Amino acid sequence: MKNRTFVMCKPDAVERGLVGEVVARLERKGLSLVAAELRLVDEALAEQHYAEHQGKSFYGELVSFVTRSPVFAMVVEGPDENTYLLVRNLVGATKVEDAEPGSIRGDFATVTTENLVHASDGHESAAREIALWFPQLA
Ligand code: 3AN
Repeated sequence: MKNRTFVMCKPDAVERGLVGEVVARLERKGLSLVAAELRLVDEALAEQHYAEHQGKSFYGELVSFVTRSPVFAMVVEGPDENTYLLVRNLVGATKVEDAEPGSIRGDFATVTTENLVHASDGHESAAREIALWFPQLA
């Protein structure tokens, strides 16, 4: 379903008590949670989730970061196929120095690895990530 996307509060967001803030921003926008789970990620899942980054300089750091404490994984639903873009705009740019104030990363993140939230970057990645994290929905 192209009106659904995968969103995850990463360990830093859970540790800092920002899950409510993230969910509130999604809901205030008018998006709904379809599924959500607080979950400790093992290395196998982290490697599958970040497969596209294998071999990059920050890959090892990324896997150890996302496995260090629980994440809050969600499937978010919106009105149409632009839903993933609405979420990406709420989250803000990947590089923290580019993330605009008003976005989640712009308001709360100071380093790019620990940038609080993951959100699917297209329809294919949303379908792949929903199937990986919530196979019962796929
Ligand atoms: P996004 O999370 O905005 O979709 P991706 O998928 O390019 O960005 O990167 C996944 C994650 O990898 C980022 N959220 C960030 O934690 C980390 N990352 C990406 N690029 C860098 C980088 N240049 N240096 C350090 N970490 C990075």
